[in-house]
Amino acid sequence: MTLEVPVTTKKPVAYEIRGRVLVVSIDSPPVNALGLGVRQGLSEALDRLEEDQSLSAMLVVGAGANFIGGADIREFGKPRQAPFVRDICSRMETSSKLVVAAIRGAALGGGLEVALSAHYRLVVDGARLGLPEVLLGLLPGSGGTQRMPRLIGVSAALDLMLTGRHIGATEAVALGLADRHVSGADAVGSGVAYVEELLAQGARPRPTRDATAVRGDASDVEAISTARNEQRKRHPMLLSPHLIVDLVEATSQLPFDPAMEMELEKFQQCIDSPQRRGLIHAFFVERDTSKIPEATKGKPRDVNEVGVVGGGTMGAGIAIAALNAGLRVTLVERDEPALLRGLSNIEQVYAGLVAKGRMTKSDQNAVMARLAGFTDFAALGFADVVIEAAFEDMKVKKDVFGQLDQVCKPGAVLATNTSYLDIDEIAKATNRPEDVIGLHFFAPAYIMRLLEVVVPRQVHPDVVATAFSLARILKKVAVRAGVCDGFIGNRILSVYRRAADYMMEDGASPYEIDAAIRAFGYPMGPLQVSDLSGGDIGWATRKRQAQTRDPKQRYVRIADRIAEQGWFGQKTRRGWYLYPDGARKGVPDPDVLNIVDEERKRSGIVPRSFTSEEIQRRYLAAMVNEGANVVHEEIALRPLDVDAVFVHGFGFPRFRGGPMLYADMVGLPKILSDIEAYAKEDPQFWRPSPLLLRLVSEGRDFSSLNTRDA
Ligand code: T1G
Repeated sequence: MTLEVPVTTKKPVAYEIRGRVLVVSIDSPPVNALGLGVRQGLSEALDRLEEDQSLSAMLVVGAGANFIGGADIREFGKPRQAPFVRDICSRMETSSKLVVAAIRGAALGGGLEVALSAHYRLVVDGARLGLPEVLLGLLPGSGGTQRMPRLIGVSAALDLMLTGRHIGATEAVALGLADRHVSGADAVGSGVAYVEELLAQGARPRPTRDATAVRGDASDVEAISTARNEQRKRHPMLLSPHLIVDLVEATSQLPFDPAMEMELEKFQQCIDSPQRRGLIHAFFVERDTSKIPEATKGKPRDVNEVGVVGGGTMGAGIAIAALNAGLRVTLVERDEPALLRGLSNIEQVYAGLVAKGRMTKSDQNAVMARLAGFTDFAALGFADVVIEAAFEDMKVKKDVFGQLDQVCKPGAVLATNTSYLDIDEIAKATNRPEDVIGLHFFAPAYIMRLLEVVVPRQVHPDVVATAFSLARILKKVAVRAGVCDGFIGNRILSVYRRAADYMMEDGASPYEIDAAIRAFGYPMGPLQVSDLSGGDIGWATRKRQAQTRDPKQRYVRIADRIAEQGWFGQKTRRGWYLYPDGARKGVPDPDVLNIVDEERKRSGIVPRSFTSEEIQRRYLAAMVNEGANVVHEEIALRPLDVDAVFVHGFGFPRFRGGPMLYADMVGLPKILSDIEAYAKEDPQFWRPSPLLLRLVSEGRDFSSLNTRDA
């Protein structure tokens, strides 16, 4: 008999009594995060379990698609309010009555910690369990660092906490994280049946803190030492991974309660760290960039068939990104030899994955079966979206778009991958400019997550919405950009690269500049990046811009001098660095330093020294100031869009959130005073952005302009 109790739909936690079982259902969209209301509801449920003698057990489930998506990360940085998750977990674990969790969808972070505090755990199909706190600059702060190792062992717990990866139902049972996997998706029905079964067996509460998978033996010691060394090597600048290792080590060194105190203290260290703010900002930014005017004004068109024009590096990469997303791809090239080269470019990438064991041959065949190649544009007649990745020349592009206009079906989206050409101009080559848009991918296009969606003047909102829908299918971070030279990323890049060139001519060696930028957190410095992508690319851009360059602008010739030698970087075995016998790690080149000296002498400059800190400050001040200009001119919608571009397309360290958030953390008045000081040397280059001046005068920061932060 089910005694219906008033289901409190208004509160985020509903209760229902089924026989001797109190079913507690969390219903707090969008992901059942452990906000204050949910915490209060769980606390009340535990009160009811204790008080009601007719109850023998409590079952916790999530309403909707998820169990519990974790702590409500919007609360961090604000005053904390009881009841706290860790106290709720402790009450569940020490309950004298059975507490069971039935998991459907996500049980992540605090959500999994709640489940770990239950005495038994059931998972249904589609369950996703994980402790991804490390990706947010945090660590499991509600007992996860102590309960998970005791349940599944040190090595498995380290893997899950240091990678933040999600595991499914099967792996959860295999690891011992879940006790039962029931197929289907009915967490409530399966959960109640499981509780009844446990009660019938006389199962008693089973506190996870008493589990014994932590052995403290040589293999545990080895696992901890390996993890510690690996994290020191891979993430020397991060905070939380190293604290996680320390806390897992504590499971075999401290009793549970003192170790929990240690966890709380280290959790607070993470909460107080700027890395938490940076990484949580980065988490929200990836979702907020798709909050654009066209998301409501436009209606996305279906995308199943993608056409790609051009099978070079970018075209092949774009085709692979679409194939990896499960789409059908039609590749078109100008002639047979070019087409064969393009198809080979694609096939080689998959063959490489098969060779590394990351893909089976049959998977490769299945993917390649969705690819077709032609030299006749008519083959694009069925494509929903066609992405042009032909040679970066306006005449070539206009010719391609003229042909697309002839062959593509009505409503097809015609996109160009151009990195700087005027898309309004390209659109004029068609009779359907409202269907033309820019999709600027970043090489390698099947790896880099950034996609600049460049919005020309006449484009229809449905086409912009379709571009963002395609980006979601491709698992890209799409950023809406206006039309200007370089859009968002490359436009800002060209400015802070000039700042680096000026420092180089004034006295900083190229190798000091790279070292300083790596010390900030970038994986590579700007000159290493130039050697990787090819110095000829930047050279071509500078030659193109020469015609319109302001003659009063200081111009440093060092990079041109190096390119004029044919030293383009790794592909020519020398650029800013030497790459002896094809090594990927370059070594400084005395000939480069001689060129730098020659150029300093030619410019009449007596070189001075630069500290690593000053190099960083100038480099970032230029980046932030041009970022402010890009927002001021509405090329980017918000500062967060600039952050997304640089974190996902230009290697900006994710733990700092992006250049604009970094500037907020430094303080805009300080950024402005740096720029004003530099302007005394070069007022032409160092011109404070009007937006920066306005925000400083109003006492605001860039975050005040972001939707989420507002
Ligand atoms: N808190 C607040 N908002 C969240 C959130 C969270 N934990 N997770 C998601 N959102 C928002 C998100 O911003 C978006 O908002 C909407 O929900 C849908 O998200 C104590 C300290 C659960 C797998 O790291 O991985 O627990 O854009 O688009 O694709 O030790 O969200 O609609 O306004 O991603 O279905 C640990 C993070 C927190 C999980 C669902 N938990 N979330 O994916 O939806 S720290 C996490 C996710 C913690 C404890 C520690 C995913 C998801 P908007 P979405 P989805």
